[in-house]
Formats: sequence, C-alpha cells, structure tokens
Amino acid sequence: MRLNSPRMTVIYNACMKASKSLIRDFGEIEKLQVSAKGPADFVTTADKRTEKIIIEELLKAHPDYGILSEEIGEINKENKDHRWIIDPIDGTLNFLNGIPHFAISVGYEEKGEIVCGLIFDPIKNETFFAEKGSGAFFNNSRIRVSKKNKLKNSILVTGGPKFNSSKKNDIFQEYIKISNLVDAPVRKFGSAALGMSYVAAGRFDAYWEWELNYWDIAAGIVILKEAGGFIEFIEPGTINSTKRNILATNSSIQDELKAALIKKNIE
Ligand code: LIP
Repeated sequence: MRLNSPRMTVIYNACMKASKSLIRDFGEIEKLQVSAKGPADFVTTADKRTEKIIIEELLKAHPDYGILSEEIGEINKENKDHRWIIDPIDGTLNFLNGIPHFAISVGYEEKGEIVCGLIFDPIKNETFFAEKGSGAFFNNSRIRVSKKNKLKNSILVTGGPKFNSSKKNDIFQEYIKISNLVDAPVRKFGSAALGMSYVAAGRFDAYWEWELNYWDIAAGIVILKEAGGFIEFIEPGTINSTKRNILATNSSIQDELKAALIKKNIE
C-alpha cells in the first residue's frame, strides 16, 4: 500500500480480513445457501458474513461513524458527517455462478462527499484505492485514466439493462442502440465497482449504468476522480430517485458518449 493514511489502513485491513472467508466461500460456491431478494439481486450467506466482518472492523476503529451497507442497511444513522458505504460483494450474480469477477467495495464519506475508497478483487488479488488529493492506486502503482479522445477508438463497459428495471424496454433498447451507434466495443462484466476501477486504471475508457445503488459506486467515485476521470450523474427521469444513473469516463470522451446516450433517450 502506498497510502499511509490511517483511514485507508482501516479499510484495507477490514477488506483483507473479510476476503479470507469470501475466497473460501467462492471455492465452495455450490454449498452456499442462496435466497432470492429479487430476480437479479441475490443475498448469500457469504455476502452477509463478509459484511459482518467488515462492519465489525470498521466499528472497532470508529464506533460512532455512520454505516450504509447493502445487506444490513444503516447503522448510527444520526452520524451524517462520517459514514462508511459498503458493498460486501459487488457482482453477486457472478459470485453465485462461480464467475471470478466480483469485489468488496468500501467508501468513506465525509459531509456528503466520498473522500476515500478501496475496491478489492479477492480472486485476482487486485486492489484499487484512492484518497482525495493523493491520487489513485492499483496495488502499489499510481494509476491514470486512458488518453483516448475518440469514442470510435475506445472500449466501453456497462451494466446494461436490469430484469427489474422500471424502464426495462427503454433501457434494453438503449443498450442495443448504443452498442451499434458508438462503433466501439461494449463489454458487460457484472460489477459496477470493478467497471469503474478499470476505467480508472485505463483498461476501459468509459463506464455507464442506469439505476445503480450508491454502495455499488461509492468507492469507485473517488478512485476514478483521483485517476483523472470524470463522473456525471444523469437525471433519473421517471426512475426511482434513490437509484443513480452514472456516466463515468476518462473525461476525454465524456461529451461524445453523453451525447450518444442522450440521443438514445429522445429517439
Ligand atoms: C451489481 C452491480 C452490477 C449491476 C447489478 C448490481 P451487486 O451489484 O455491480 O454492475 O449491473 O445490477 O447492482 O448487487 O452485485 O452488489
């Protein structure tokens, strides 16, 4: 770890501790009990166990900090100034199907702004992290977004449509059309946190997805910004306002991609 901040160390240690049981669970995936929370959103015992370990570690360091976490919801709700935002497994569907592409994501929010975050892919042993003003890192190296400035030379990643989307057909159409329109390869890997991390590291040039939960993207926000990327939240329109529509790019293709996406919406 290149950053010596005490807060980053707390997050790092919590993630490393939680990842041990997560890796074990991934190895025994077929034995896990699975209960359905919705068609595209599963809760597993591994998810809950990972969350419990992370929360215990974070509370040990700061018992009074607020917590917003995917499975358990809110803890110390009254503390709005200091809050951890946790996704114990981002990419749950991949995890459940034995696909080794998921991550633990922990962000720290101060007075409403994410100022520090870490995303850990336990299977590939890849850590992406950043703290406001200190740059973004991949394992021990500094990372920057790509320099590509034309959509047609770019490679993009998205989450695509969700089964339970309130605008299912529109979003599905949008995905199909954008893939055709931008004349650039579009990938769909199933983890928002890793999608954003990969843009930060220059592996992809942009990521977008509609109707995301805050915990899916919280840590990714600071990592991508510190890597020189640009993030825009597109107005929700008719969809549930607690969800976010995110467009995150290397900043050079922001306008071109946004124009393409908006064109989809009015077509
Ligand atoms: C998932 C995201 C994924 C998105 C899914 C879901 P989860 O998070 O990271 O990219 O397409 O709908 O939100 O549920 O695995 O934490």
